Amino acid sequence: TGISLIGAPVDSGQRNRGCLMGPAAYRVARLAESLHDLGHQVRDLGDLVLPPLSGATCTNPAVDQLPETLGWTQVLSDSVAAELSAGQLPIIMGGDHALALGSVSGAARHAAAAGRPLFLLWLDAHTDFHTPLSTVSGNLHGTPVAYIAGRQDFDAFPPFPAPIPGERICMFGIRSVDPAEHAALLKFDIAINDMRVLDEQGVVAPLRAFLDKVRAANGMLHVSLDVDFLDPSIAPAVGTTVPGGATFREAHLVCELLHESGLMTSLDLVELNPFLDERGRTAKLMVDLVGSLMGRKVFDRVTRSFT
Ligand code: DIR
Ligand code: MN
Ligand code: MN
Ligand code: MN
Repeated sequence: TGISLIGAPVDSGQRNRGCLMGPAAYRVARLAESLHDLGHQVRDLGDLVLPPLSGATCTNPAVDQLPETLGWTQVLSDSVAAELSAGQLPIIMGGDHALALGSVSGAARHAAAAGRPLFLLWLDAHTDFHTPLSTVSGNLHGTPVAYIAGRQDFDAFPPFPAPIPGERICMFGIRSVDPAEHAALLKFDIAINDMRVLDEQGVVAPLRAFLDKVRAANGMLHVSLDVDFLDPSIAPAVGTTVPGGATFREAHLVCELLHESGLMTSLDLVELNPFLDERGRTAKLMVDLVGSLMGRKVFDRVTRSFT
């Protein structure tokens, strides 16, 4: 499978300016070259462009930059659906997490047309389970999982194509949940692997359980990697750091297990804010993690079965 890099300079999902520089930072950190060196065919499609804005408004006056986020949702959905239909593995270089409203819409449209179930792995400190009506911050990057799971109250957004049932959604790294998100999540059967679970069980058992479900269903798998999944001590370049995140070793292990599963069909890299970085170290770490996701390993063992 060829890899399509899609630049998504989305900065409308939150109020810390800078995520729009994310795609440029991934290019400077040589994401395409590192994937090429691993033996992949890579095409960089350049950056998506925001279409003309609608005059959409939200009944919740706190909501910020709704027309921008609606526009990005549309172009991302079309781009991801088109790349998947062409047999490519799209990697979206964000951009804040609002871009997942569109990238997962595109993956869902494609999966529905292909007659395969879509699964979602959400690597994040946050559950991103607000609706535009429940959000307190008004930052729409806190809403994609609720949209994808088919929560109502999405106001001006088009209905999500083929919502993903909670049983097909798995979260890893959770350590910040707002009260309205918490209440709503109790009604969904989403696997919420918060840091407590990872401390007690490690990453292998919960991830293997989820990947086994994907494989058994011949599913497609969209992975959404928020920089704040990682501990701020190794990944400082994000506007919403939360202490106690995934370590370097845990994060690489997640990526290696995903690679060995062979199941991932699309990937978001989100919330990198290069303006907050220390000489590009967070961008470089993200490129390194994508390397593990796409096949880099320390040593090639003849047989290594995680099933
Ligand atoms: C918080 C923070 N739950 C909010 N959310 C996110 O603003 O709704 N930060 N996603 O990255
Ligand atoms: Mn930003
Ligand atoms: Mn997020
Ligand atoms: Mn987050």
